[in-house]
Amino acid sequence: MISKSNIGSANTFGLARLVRLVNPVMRLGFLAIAGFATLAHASYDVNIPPPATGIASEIYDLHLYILIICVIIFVLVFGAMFYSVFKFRKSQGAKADVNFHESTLIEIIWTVIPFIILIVMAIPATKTVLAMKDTSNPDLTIKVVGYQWGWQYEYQQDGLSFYSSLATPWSQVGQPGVPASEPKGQNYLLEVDNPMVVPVGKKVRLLITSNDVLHGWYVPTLGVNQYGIPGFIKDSWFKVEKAGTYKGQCSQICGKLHGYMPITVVAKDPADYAAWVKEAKGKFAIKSDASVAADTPPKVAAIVDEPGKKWTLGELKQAGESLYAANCAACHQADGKGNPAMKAKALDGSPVVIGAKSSQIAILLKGRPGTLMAGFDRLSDVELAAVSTYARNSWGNKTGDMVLPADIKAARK
Ligand code: HEC
Ligand SMILES: [Cu+2]
Repeated sequence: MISKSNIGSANTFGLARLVRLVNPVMRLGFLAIAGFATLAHASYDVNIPPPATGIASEIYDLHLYILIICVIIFVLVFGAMFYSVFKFRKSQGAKADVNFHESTLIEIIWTVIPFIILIVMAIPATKTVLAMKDTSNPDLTIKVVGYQWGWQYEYQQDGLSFYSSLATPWSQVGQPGVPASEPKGQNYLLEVDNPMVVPVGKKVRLLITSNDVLHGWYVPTLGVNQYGIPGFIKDSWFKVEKAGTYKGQCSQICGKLHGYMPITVVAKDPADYAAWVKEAKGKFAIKSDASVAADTPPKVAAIVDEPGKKWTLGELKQAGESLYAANCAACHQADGKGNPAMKAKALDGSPVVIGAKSSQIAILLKGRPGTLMAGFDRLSDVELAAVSTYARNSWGNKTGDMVLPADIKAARK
């Protein structure tokens, strides 16, 4: 019921119909204005992207509706101005002798007309804004956390949690002083490793927040653009009408790699979505679900600390291996040899890794400012202990000792 009124509210004004009628004309106008851009890129679309949700299409209609009003005002005002300039020009003997200073009638007219115009624009806009804010009765709730630089999605009902990070290889991007060694792909800087997957036709509520600085979860075709604010939870929602892939980006300047935290939403038909959830539980389950875990072993072994637990080197190293593969290998490589293209130093033989435990812990918690090495303080104490232990005892590194969760805990203070 709610979603129906949400999707239909622009129609109640007959707005959508008006907009669709004028749309082709407007498009021509756009093309004329943007002639140069159009010539330069034959496929360059000057309009906002085609909407994929009810809210996005209301936004689209409002955009055109208000643009049409602006164009009408523009034509009337400039038409009157140029007409007067031409008709009453000095060479035709026109004299500026009409005095309407302090005319109450004119003052009322030029107050009332803009007032009416504003009302005519504000009513449908307010309706849409209210519909955008109506997050009641969702079918599905996903918590979205922004990080420098990536997203975490937590599916409240399905008990899934995973990170979604840039998947475009650095070899396409290049680094200062290191030119890109591969040509840029079609979805350059818009590719992620793990997209947000949602069912078609279901109301998805997002609870959006941030772990560090302001981020913005922005997917234009879904009509969602919401700040992620540390310490606050904001909500928003969307309901995708058609299966497909929808792309967006962080919309707040959030630091050095702001342009490297894209968003991908994949909408699947409910049956495909259910299949995805089943598969995802094997990789991303927050709590292990025995029935699912039986046939799909988890990729990143969940490791949890218990008070008084005596860890062994083998246990920590084993858990560290999958954590390393998931969090570090993209830059430092599975063999620990690093990657010169990203200036990611070798961990194999690195004095920071095999020297005092505290030196590696410090860089893991804080990162190294000014390099691609970001802090990993979002990982738990035991996860960081495991990955540190793994790095100290893999490849040529053989310290034979382990980093304990308590060491990480102490270093966090
Ligand atoms: C996005 C790429 C990237 C990821 C992911 C990454 N690192 Fe790094 N790391 C770097 C870069 C670049 C440096 C070099 C920084 C510098 O120039 O001082 C570095 C440096 C280090 C160093 C210091 C090495 C030395 O000899 O100075 C350690 C230790 C380290 N990383 C461990 C890790 C671990 C453990 C992980 C996973 C939890 C990880 N890194 C994930 C890019 C990355
Ligand atoms: Cu951001």
